[in-house]
Amino acid sequence: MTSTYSGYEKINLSEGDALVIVDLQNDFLPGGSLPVPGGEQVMPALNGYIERFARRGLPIFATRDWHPKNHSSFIEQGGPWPEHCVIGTKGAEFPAALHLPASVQIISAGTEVERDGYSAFETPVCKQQIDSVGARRLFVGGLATDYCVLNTVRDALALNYQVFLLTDAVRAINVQPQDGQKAIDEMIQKGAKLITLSMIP
Ligand code: VGL
Ligand code: ZN
Repeated sequence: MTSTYSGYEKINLSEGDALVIVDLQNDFLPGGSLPVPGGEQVMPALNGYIERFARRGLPIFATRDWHPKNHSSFIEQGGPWPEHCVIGTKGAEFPAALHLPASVQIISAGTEVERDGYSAFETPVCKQQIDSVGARRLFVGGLATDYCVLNTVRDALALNYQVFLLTDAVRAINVQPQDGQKAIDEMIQKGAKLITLSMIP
């Protein structure tokens, strides 16, 4: 697809840019209750993006799936997923291997029993927090490509933010084998640009 930037093209980060790390939580990693295949592989790239944003004093947001114990998406409640990211549990925490700065702004989603909360923008506070720092370009990576990343990017594009998808920092659940690729195709089609860490000096 043509919206992948060529390898030698560079992105200059500046005021108005923000990093958005989606749901990088223990339960989505190996040993967690809903591990995303290869989820741990995004950590080095994400730490690289964190370093580049922090160095320039640019805002870093971390969303988290933050479910009550009786959330409707859990198998026990008739939903599709094993229990995951329950408020206050180890599985809902960010892994120590993710080097979040003290200044990170956390956005919790999926807190309502009856709503999936796949998009961080389902909680109005998300847009408020992003707008309060004046961010217009969102650099989005994390887990999972085919759920929370896709839905967050969809909403961000619909709200007219410019979105860069960090292709080296996302992984899919792939309930169906092509779900991750389909999600990426949709994000591109809706206007997201694909980038990798090497494009940010
Ligand atoms: C997610 C499945 C269930 C995600 C959250 O963060 O992508 N996926 N809950
Ligand atoms: Zn969830």
